[in-house]
Amino acid sequence: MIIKKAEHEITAVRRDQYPEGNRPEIAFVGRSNVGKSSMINALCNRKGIARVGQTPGKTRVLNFYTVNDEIYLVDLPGYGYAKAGLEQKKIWNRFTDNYLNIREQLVLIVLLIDIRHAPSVEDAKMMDWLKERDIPYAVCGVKCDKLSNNKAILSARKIVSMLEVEPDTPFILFSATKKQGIEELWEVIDFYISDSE
Ligand SMILES: Nc1nc2c(ncn2[C@@H]2O[C@H](COP(=O)(O)OP(=O)(O)O)[C@@H](O)[C@H]2O)c(=O)[nH]1
Ligand SMILES: [Mg+2]
Repeated sequence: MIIKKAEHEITAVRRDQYPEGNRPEIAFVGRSNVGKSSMINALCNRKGIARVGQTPGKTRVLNFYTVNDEIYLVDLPGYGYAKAGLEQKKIWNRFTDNYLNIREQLVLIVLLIDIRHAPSVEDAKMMDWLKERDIPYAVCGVKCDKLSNNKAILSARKIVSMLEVEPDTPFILFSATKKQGIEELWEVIDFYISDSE
């Protein structure tokens, strides 16, 4: 994908605030601080369209970014923020469930897992949820610049086995800092966009 244009379009909490039209959408999920906003910036080759390092657990909204006026990248609220109370967690579930369950334009979900850590209970729950649906998904082992190449590969294997990632699922080692995995992820995204046409 050649990025001619990328910008933040809409912040939404309710369904009636989602963008109109039928552009394909790619959603990014993962725990708070895992690097979703950084990934969107890296994919768009822009530094600041998605705000990085926002106070974890504070933003409970969906952010829609347009690319080339053709698709939307959707930044979902991060889960697993330790200090989030039960009420906040419920709100997270409502926002994300609403979106993930009803959105017909959704062609791909990208699950981000920090390559340095074992997947959390919430990561595993997200994974189970993904396996139960028909929506294609990809897994990214992110912040791989923090490990040596060998360690990153070993850790990726561990994550795949712990989460029981299904065999044909794309798994991409990604670093927003080192700009690694960007083309690979675009290839996966492009495939599912054209598959939806
Ligand atoms: N080393 C490294 N740090 C990253 C990477 N991606 C994000 N971060 C850092 O992780 C923190 C959270 O990133 P952010 O994109 O805001 O995560 P989000 O909460 O999932 O949107 C920030 O301090 C980022 O600078 C990466 O690829 N490598
Ligand atoms: Mg973010």
